[in-house]
Amino acid sequence: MDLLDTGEKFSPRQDPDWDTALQFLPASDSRQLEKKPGRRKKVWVGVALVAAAAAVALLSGLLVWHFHLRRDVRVKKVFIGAMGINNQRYEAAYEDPSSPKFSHLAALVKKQLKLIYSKNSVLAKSYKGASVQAFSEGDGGGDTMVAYYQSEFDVHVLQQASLDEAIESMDAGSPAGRSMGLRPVDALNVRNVVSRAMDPRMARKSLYVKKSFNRHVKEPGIVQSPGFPDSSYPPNVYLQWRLRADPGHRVRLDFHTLILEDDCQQDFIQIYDSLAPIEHRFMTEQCGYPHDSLSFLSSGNVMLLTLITSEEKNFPGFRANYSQIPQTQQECGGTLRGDRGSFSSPFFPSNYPPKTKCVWNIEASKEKFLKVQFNKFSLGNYSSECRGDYVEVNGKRMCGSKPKSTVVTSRSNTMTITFNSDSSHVDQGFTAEYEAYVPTNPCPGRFQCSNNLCINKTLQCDGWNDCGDASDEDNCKCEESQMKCKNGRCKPKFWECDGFDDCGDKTDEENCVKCKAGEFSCRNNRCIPEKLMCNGKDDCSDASDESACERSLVLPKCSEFTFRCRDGSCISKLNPECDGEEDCKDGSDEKDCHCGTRPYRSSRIVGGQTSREGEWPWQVSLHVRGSGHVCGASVLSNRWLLTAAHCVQDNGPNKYSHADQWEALLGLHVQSQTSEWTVRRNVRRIIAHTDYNSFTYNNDIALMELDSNVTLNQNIWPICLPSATYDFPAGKEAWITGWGATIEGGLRATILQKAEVRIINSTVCKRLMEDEVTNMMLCAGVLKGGVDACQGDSGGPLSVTGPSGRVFLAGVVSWGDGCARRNKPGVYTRVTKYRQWIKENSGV
Ligand code: 4AZ
Repeated sequence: MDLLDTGEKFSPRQDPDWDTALQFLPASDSRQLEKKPGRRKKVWVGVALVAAAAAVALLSGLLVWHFHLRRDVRVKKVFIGAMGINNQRYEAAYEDPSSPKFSHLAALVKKQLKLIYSKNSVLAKSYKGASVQAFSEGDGGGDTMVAYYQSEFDVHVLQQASLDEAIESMDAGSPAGRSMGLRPVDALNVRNVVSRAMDPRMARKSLYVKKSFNRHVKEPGIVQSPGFPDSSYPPNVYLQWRLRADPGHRVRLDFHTLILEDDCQQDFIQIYDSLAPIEHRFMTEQCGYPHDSLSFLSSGNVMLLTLITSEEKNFPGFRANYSQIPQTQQECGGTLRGDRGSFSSPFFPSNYPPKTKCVWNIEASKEKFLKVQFNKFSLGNYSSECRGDYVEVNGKRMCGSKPKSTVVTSRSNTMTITFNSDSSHVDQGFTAEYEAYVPTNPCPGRFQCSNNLCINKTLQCDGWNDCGDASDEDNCKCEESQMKCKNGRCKPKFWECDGFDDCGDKTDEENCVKCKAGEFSCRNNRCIPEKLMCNGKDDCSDASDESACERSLVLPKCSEFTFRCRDGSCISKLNPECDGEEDCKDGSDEKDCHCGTRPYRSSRIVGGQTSREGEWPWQVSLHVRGSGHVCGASVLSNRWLLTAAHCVQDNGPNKYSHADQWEALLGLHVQSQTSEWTVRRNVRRIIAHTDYNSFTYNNDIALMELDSNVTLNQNIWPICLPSATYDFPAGKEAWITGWGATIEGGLRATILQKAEVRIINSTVCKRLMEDEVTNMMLCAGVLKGGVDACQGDSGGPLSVTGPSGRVFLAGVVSWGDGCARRNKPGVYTRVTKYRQWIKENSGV
């Protein structure tokens, strides 16, 4: 829904209440302070006189500036505050700033503030006035309320620090605050006041639209940035959404989309556990395209969402769903009985709310000890003594972030675990599993890591760090087929010199270069003196000595490592296509480059994670009529898709080679949930590679022509096709995406999944896959296991980001030995080998 449709009129006008711009000191003009060059005199006396005169002039200038000008330099400082009031009952009328009730109470608050500030000479002298922004129910329920205000001070530049100090001394609970003996004014009974200087980014002078919106969240609804999703958010705005739930409820805010500029100094959102942006109630700040959980809960019945944008680079913005839940829902803690179980921070995987405390008491069988394994541990407000948010296990505190599989043990059958969140900086929290064990045998039939984790014995000395602290790879005796790394690990010998750091200390990649010191190793294995690199001549004879230079070389002779321009000439630069620089004389390396970018961003897979809508706009779901999703594919243009040949082979009565059996869903995110961006098309023609071999899976590639063109949109966009000589080096990061099985032999994903893998050296892959990998195939995966494409991902893309940020199609998901098994990478159709075939058959 558009913001304007929701009744929130958005107009670029200045709100007088929001004129909060800070005045900054005028920067001193350095040119004025520059010493003017003295005239040359023949005699030194003249020089000395001029120098002395200049020094005197400079000194007097400085003195005048200091005593006259600087004496009057004053700055405006704005503080955001909250005042707890004891003897007022909240009413609906307080939500409307134009109501007489609001005005009456606001006047009392201002009077009270004036009285408070009059007790301190610095504050009294510089106080200019206050404005009350909002009221809410107080923490104490019943007859308590909170008033949110901004107070403004005009202070001498040299007294800013004393002003800050004086303001802080007013804080609740501080001795100075208490000793002030706050006195009720017109029956206003003040419980506490807390205020802090405004974040300078909120006081930017360029912010010309300042507006706030009030929302009741009893009925679920949405908040979104202006223009979302049709256009990017406007520049230089400061918007606030004040969200209120019914008393006794929490506000829940779940982001559906959040895409802002990457630099938080420019554009950002903030969430507060309050109705004003007060520092000590700050929950989170987000910018860019975050992947963490974006679901937040308030501690009380209010929440504030702010959006601040800068002049440049505006992005699509956000859409979030709000709702309310009873405070009593999801009470945490309690007694856990039994020898095994699990527990997590409140509302996991959402961010936990501020000001929450949970206590779990675990009671296991007598004579057993207990251990707790944290599978995820991410708490906000880290301090070295863990005074902010923490988990306490048997009296020992843990805070901040901990590696996956952190284990804590207790030498008894009981354990007390406390979770505490303070009033600010929330995070996702933790999940934990506990298990009781016999003290004499903590890891029955398994290997015990130094960090107390238990792992399968077969994982010991296999070259992989399974414990997390690598203790399973210590003191190993390498087998004959293994090499010993300097760090003591054993790795298969054929991984030496494969271009990837398998040891973790790079020892397997040392002494690989056959060339002598001072020589450059060409891709064709020749050695040339290093000084010949980038000299404008092809000294290697494959141009690899000229492939990473500032200037590309036009070569008389082409090779498998050079790029062929449309005019037939070849250039030395590696992967020059669509990199934003014209390298070919005819500019053909930068033609047809409307590809490989994500919406707005100009600027299952096993072991994967849920992707964001629009993150993979070239991903297609191929449905067989009556069976739903069967394979993946990639968008090449508004008419052509690329998939795997094995997806379109007849299988008994299933005539998958017939175009009329298929339906292509483009711009899809969740299976069986189409959106405004989803396009459904019938297939006009399928062109499977004529040399596809169903035994070896060689040439596993097919084109699909849609029955009519699609209009490209933010969720439907082509991926770039690499030229025949494009290089995807071993070790390069790549992404696999699809709705395939999330575990070998398991069910398919509903939401599009993504996982990061790496390109694997072909020689290594051939050895691992028993020589079933041909040169027309490319391997990618995580050799440790756990991350891979799987059934249902076939035909989908293996996406690699090129030098300019554009995404290229390196492979088509083809086959593998099961899914996500250790040392069994996924095998993909090597797209570079089919560039010509694609052109000939589709024209793309
Ligand atoms: C499949 O059956 C399949 N691990 C696709 C990819 C992989 C395995 C199986 C790779 O479609």
